[in-house]
Order: sequence, then structure tokens, then C-alpha cells
Amino acid sequence: MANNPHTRPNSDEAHDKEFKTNERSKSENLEKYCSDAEGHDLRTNQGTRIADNHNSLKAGERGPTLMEDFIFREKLNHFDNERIPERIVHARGAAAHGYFQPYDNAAQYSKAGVFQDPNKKTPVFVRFSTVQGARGSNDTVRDVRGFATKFYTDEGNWDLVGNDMPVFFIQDAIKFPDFVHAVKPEPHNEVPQGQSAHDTFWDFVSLMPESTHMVLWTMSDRAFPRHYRNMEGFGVHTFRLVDKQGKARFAKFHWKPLAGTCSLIWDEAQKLWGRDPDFNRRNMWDDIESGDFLEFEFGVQIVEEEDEHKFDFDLLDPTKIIPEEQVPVVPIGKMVLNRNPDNYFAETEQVAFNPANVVPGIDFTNDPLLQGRLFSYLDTQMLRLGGPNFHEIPINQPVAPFHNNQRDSMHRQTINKGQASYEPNSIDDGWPRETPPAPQNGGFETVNERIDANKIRARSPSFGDHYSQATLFWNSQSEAEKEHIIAAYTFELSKVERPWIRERVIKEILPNIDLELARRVGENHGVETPTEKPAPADELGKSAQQESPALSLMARLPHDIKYRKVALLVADGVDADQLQSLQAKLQAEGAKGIVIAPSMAPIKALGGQSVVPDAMLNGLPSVTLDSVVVVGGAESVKTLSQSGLGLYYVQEAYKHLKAIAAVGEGKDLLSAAGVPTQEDGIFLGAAVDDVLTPFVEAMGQHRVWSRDSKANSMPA
Ligand code: HDE
Repeated sequence: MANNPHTRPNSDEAHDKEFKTNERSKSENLEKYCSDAEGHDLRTNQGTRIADNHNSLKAGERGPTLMEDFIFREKLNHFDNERIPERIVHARGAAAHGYFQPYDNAAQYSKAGVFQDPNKKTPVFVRFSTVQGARGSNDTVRDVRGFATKFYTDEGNWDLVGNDMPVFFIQDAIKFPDFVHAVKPEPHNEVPQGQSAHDTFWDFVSLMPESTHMVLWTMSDRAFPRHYRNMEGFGVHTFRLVDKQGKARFAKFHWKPLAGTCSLIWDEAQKLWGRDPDFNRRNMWDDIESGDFLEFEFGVQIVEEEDEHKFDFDLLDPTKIIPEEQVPVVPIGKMVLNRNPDNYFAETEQVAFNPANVVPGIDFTNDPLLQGRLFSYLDTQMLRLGGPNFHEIPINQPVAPFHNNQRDSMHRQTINKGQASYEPNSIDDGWPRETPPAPQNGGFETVNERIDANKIRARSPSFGDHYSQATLFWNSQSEAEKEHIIAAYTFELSKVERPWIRERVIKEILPNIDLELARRVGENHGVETPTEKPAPADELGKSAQQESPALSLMARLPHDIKYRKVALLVADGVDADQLQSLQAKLQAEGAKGIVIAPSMAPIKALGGQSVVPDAMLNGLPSVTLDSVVVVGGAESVKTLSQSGLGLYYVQEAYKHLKAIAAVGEGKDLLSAAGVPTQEDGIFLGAAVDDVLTPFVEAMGQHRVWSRDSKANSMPA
């Protein structure tokens, strides 16, 4: 006889208390779904052993295939249905497993279990993505990068679905379909792939001044990170954190890359589309395989509720940042990505992130973009993953146990026992039961915000400033970064066919950011620009702060050469001692020296030793590596100097502002290629030790920035 549920303790508290995840929890949870065919017979999906996997069943050796062939039909049937719809945005991505560990200051801000214990590692799965291009598009396109993290916490999944830029193009989710239609390849011919340089994008954004700040970010070098380990990440919206006392505070979420922020150069990024379209995903994969894990610090900007209106912008407006100089980013934890997925489709493709996946201690605000997102993700995933049971797909399952009365639908895996699939019930003792809110292990309780308002379809006047933070971003860039932004607008608009769209951007949008920016882009397009900002005063805004050094990529340069990949150019007759010394010394600095030769055939070094190259000149061209050393040896350098690919290697490295070193005769290759030998960032010397220290220092600055104004004259 079942008990009356109303007389029983109201939670599976004992179970919750015992239940604790650790760094391995998610991997262990996935392991039971992993399949390893080693040592196993080939069988059909029904378990029948297959004798011949090469020939379909036919009526005679040269006759028609027979319908009866269930082995053939099952195989083709499954294959024919292998594809699922790709994501409507963020289709191209790469992901990794890892863990998050809070610092001991984290618990004061939020009661979420994930922040409580500095000794506890919570498993995470992180997917990085581009936004515009299809699943098979290029990695290094000019675009925003998605930075989505699933925390498998003791209290359920928390998804922080962020980007590598801290603001967004629009303020209200109702404009999202318009924005995405405008930026995606154009509907009549599906061109261009992975790019914003086309009419519909610039038409839309020039008619939507609120997009100006974010467009400026995407015209900066932030739009093509060198490596996922070198990107910042942002939650974008203002969220809420709730502490154990129930006190809520506003919070902006940040990921700060411990390896520093570094980007590619636009020309390099474009060339990579052909040379290595998988550049970012390959580098992340290879680094993780070789134990060079990706590390990010998690930080929060905290604003007390009573300070909500103390800023000259609205905290709910997703086109605004809180400048770090006004509210510092407090580091409260660290994330390490240390394991590659076992299967791309099962994990990276089927993972479903949703900003609505939160746990007690984390809550939303009324940011109208965030509010729309809370609807959109589950909705799109129903179609993409074939119905409402995609939470059962192994990568999406929480590690925390869950029970409820949701039942049935497509592909249901769970075999729910019992007769009662409703609540309250007295048949199954009332289980599963609600849990009241509590400082820990409680049920989710929404922040008790008072709303007293009319229903209204309008934009708050406090969202009206469209330009002042764009100006702030522009003012905060280094000279080289500003030049790259001017070149980016010039390039993008050159691809816009309709003159009135180009002119609208140049005359009506750019001057509101900065008159000189507009003048320079205008000059390149033969368009005259105004001498005063044309927008009304309320759209220009009134930012008190004119500069924010944290907004420049220069603020977080790596300063060391850990994880860097250095091309060591060699041919027959190379000085093997120099080569060995370079490899050892670069390794001691945490970098990798990669031996690059004219072909893959072993090299005969000066003393007769054989050196096996890692790659060929056009197999790993200059754009795929961080810097170049021409190793000495008269014959070796002569061979390279007579090779178009050898010359091109150092010309490109020069053009892309890379540090270049030449040991001994190595300088002859630079001279033959027309690369200046007496300039910053070019290091010549008789021995490895003559060049190494300044070369390493220059690489730590990521690029030789002082070369920026000269690099364009290099024809490569
Ligand atoms: Fe997304 N976004 N988004 N987005 N978003 C999707 O969800 C959407 C926005 C972001 O690696 C979709 O499962 C709306 C901001 C990332 O799987 C979709 C709005 C930010 C990813 C969707 C936004 C993001 C997505 C497509 C405006 C940064 C990839 C497939 C209201 C804070 C996650 C999917 C992954 C994916 C909707 C704006 C980040 C359609 C309606 C702002 C990183 O649901």
C-alpha cells in the first residue's frame, strides 16, 4: 500500500547530498555510449553477422540487384539518412571537453554549486563556431566566433552561450531573422559563403544604426582569431547572479584567454581559406592531442541592483559593454580544455546549447535580445535534432540525475517505470516531487523582480545611443588596428554593388563613429564625407569615457612564445648543428620548430646526416605558422633562393608582420626575396645564439607592429 505523498519528506535530498560530479563525470557518462569495433564481427543493426560486405545480392554475376538483399538495403537506407539540418547560424564549429574550477572568491557572488568549492572540477564541453558560413565553410573568415560552454554541474546543465565579441548587432530579438537573412549568403544565388562583404548585409546594417558598434568589432582584427586559445569570450547580455542569502546582482560574464589575445592578418586569413580551411579546428585538435591544453580565466563584472541606472547607457542594451575601467573584471575561476571529442557528429554536431539552461544562483534580465533567445534555441533544436527528446542524446544529458513526468515522442530512450506520469499523485508515493528553494540544492526560484508596466511595443529611449561606444572602441585601438579597420571597411564596401548602399555607410554611419575613419574610407571610394557628425545628438550619445585600453588586442599580448609554431627552412646542405640547436631552444621556450623542406624526401645535411622534414614548403606554407627561421648552410640557402616557394615563404612572412630570423648564409634568401635585412623584427646572425633572444622577444609581441605601414609594398 503506497504512502500518502503529503506526509513524506519533500525531496530526494539524501540522493542529492551523495551526488557529486568530478572532472571525469561527463566522460564516464559518455563512455557507456561509446562503441569500439576492435575485435568484433561485422554485423547488421539487428545483430546478424555479415559474410560479404563487397557484393550486393544479384540475379547472376552480371544481373540486377535483388530487393531481397536486406544487408544492402539496411546499409544504404542508413547512409541515405546520415545528414541532419545544420544549425541555422553557427553551423561550422569545433569542440572540446574539459573542466571548470572556481577560485575561492566565487561563492560570494552566486549560490550555484559550480562556484562553491575551489577544489572541485566541473566537467564542461565547449563549442567554438563561426556564424555566417555553412558547416563546410572556412574557419578563418571575417566573422564573429561563438563560444558556447555547457557546464555539467551537480545541479543540472548550465549553458553559457556566448561570443568572442561583447556586443550584438541588434537590440530586440524580433530583428534576428532579418539580420540573419541579410548576413547569410544571398537568397538568389547563395553567394557569398562565410562573408559579410555583400549588398544585403551592408544594406541592412546601414539602415539599422544600432548595429554600428558590433559591425565595427567585426571590421577589426578580432574577426579572425589566430587560435581559439587566443580569443576572449563574452556572455554579452547582463545576467543576474544570486547569492546564498538570496541577494541578486547584475553580472556580465567574461572568458579571458591565458595565452593572450592574438589575431590573424586579413591577407593571411584569406589565403588560409585555400591553404588550410580547417586552420582553427586543426590547431585546437593538434594542440590538445599533444597536451598543450587551452586555458581561459572566467571573470565577472558585478553591478549592485541599486547601481543599475548609474551608467550613461542601459545595462539591458546588448549593444553596450561596461568598460572594464568602470567595473573591473573579477577573475573567479579557470577553464581548461583538455580532451578532444571521440566522434564529431555524436558530440560536436549533436550538442545543443541553450541560454535558458540555468541552475539556481544564475538568472536572466529583461534584455530583449536575451528574452528572445530564451525561446529560440529549444525551438530550433526540435527540428534540428528531431523532436523533444534530444536531451537524451549522450552529449546533452546532464550528469545530474533527473526525473519528471515528460513522456514519449520520437526516439524516446528512457524506459519510465511506474503508472503515474503526473503530479501530484498518490500511486507512486508522489514522486518525483518539487524541491523548495534553498541556499543550496534547492529548486530554481526566479528573482522576484517587480514589474509594473503597460503592455507596449516600443524601444526604450535609454537604448537610443547608437554611436558613443563605437567611438570608444575606435579611440581605443592602436594605430595598426585602426589601419586594419579602415582597410576592412574599404574592402567590404568594394564588394557592395549598389553605390547608394556604399554611400550610406560612408556618409551616414562612419562619420558618427569618427570623422577621420569616414574620411579615409571615403577617400578610398571616391566619396566625400561630412565634416560634422550627421546623427541626431541622442543617437550620438554622451559617453563620459573616451578610451578603454582593454578594448585593444594589444592589452593582452602573449609576451611569451608558448604554443607558437616556427618554420625552420632547410634543404640539402643545411647546417644540422644549427637546426638541432634551434629545435631544442625553441622547445625550451614552449614553442615548436617545424622542419620545412622543398619536398618530403629526407635532407642530406652538411655533415652527411639525414634529416627527415616535417612538411614541404607548400604543404605548411608561411600563413599556417607563426614565424620563420632560415637555417644556415650555403647549399641549402642557395636551393631555397632558387625556389619560387622558398622566396614566397619569407615574402609572405614579411607581409604578415612575422618575426624572421636568418642564421649564417640564411640572410641570402631574404636578400633574394627582396625582404629588407636592416629592419625591426628581422634578425640576422652568424650563430643561433646571436638571433634567438631578440627573435623570441619579437614573437612574444605576436607581430612586428612597426612594419605594418611598409608590409603592403611586399607583392606576396
Ligand atoms: Fe544565437 N542562436 N541567437 N546568439 N547562438 C543559435 O541555436 C539566436 C545570439 C550563439 O555552438 C541557434 O542551436 C537568437 C547572441 C552561439 O551550438 C539559434 C538571437 C549570442 C550559438 C540562435 C541570438 C549568440 C548560437 C542556432 C537573438 C552571444 C551556437 C542553432 C535574439 C551571446 C551554439 C542553435 C553552438 C546558436 C538564436 C543572438 C550565441 C537559432 C534568436 C547575442 C554561440 O537558436
